[in-house]
Amino acid sequence: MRYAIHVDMDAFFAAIEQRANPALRGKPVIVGGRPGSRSAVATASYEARRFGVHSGMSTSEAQRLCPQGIFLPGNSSHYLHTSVKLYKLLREFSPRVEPASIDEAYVDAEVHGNVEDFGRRIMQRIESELGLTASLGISDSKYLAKVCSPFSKPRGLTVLLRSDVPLQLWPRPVQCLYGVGEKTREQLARMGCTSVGDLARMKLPDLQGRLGRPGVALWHYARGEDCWSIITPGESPNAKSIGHEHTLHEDMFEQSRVEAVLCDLCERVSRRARRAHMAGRRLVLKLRDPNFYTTSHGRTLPRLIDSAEDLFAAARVLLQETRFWRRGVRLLGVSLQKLSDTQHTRQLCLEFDRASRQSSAVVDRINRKYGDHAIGLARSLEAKPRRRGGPVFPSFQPPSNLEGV
Ligand code: DCP
Ligand code: CA
Repeated sequence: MRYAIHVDMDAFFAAIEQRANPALRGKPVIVGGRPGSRSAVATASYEARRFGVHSGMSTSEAQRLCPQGIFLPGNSSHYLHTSVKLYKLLREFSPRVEPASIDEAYVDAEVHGNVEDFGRRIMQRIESELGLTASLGISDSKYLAKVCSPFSKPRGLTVLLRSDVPLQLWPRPVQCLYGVGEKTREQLARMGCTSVGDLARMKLPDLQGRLGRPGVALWHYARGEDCWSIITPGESPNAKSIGHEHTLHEDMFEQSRVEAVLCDLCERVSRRARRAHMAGRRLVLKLRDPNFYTTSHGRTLPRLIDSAEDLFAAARVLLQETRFWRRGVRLLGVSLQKLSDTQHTRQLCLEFDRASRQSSAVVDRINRKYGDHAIGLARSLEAKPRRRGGPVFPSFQPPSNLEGV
């Protein structure tokens, strides 16, 4: 089964200080500068928290609460260094890791067997390799994993599945939900809503009227409904789309020529997507006419695509819908959006057309060996430069023997 695991290090900065200096272990360590220097507490060891010290309070206040506290200025490069080691270690458990902050990450893992054992193995590796402790929240929802990781901190492991929400989450105070700060807690309390269950049982229009859209989101969260997804660095904003565009050397009106360029663009986009192990669920066509009037036309597709054939089929429909021949084309662009990691998706046996994937894999192997335009869709040939004197680019004919390709 597939799980979202939220890993959150315990008293991160303070624990790193205690690791570096064994004399500090078991002592109330407060990171954030000297008291009286108008600095704020970044974090405190659990020994100091017993005195009421917490992140964000002034160091002077912290000293008043905990006079025996050991105040340290902190060393951000040490903390960052440990953070990188943590992400690396987590990637040994699953290739899909989303760093969420300096000491938090989400792991998207397919677990065969007992998920608590899997979680304990992660905790043990963190302890033995980093000399630090972590707390884990495990769920079939990313949001719930985040919500439950602090439930038994420090060194805690909590499993909270969507199906456990009424029994395990509803009795808890509403502020245990991520997204409920002090202000929202007060607003909810004024409506007589103090537990997660109270929130889940509220009438949605009432909540929406009082809290607006954030209220709607919280109502769904309280019922174990969310659509958060774990996004690895390769999928994050810079990789939101993979696209190519091309300014034509002359304005074009003729369907077959424009389609040839379009096909060539689709091959390029497809090649890049497959190299990045990405497939997309949305295709966007960009057109600029000879008067520099630019339009975009998008279509969300019923399944993930990454092959040149699939991209071209979708792009061609969009192109025809624009009735481009009335004004002509000066620039053409194609981009694939709503990307997903195909290594992972394929692992889950989702949505891929096997035949199309196999032929794409063959094309990739040939192009890797003989250069990017060695083989491709016949349709794009018109758009490609011909090598002088050399053979015209072959149309797609999978060789009978693929050994050595
Ligand atoms: N941090 C900070 N300023 C804050 C909050 C946090 O500089 N106001 C830093 C110090 C923390 C680190 O970020 O060690 C991680 O923040 P957490 O909120 O996860 O707190 P801790 O890891 O310290 O404690 P916990 O065990 O509660 O997660
Ligand atoms: Ca933490």
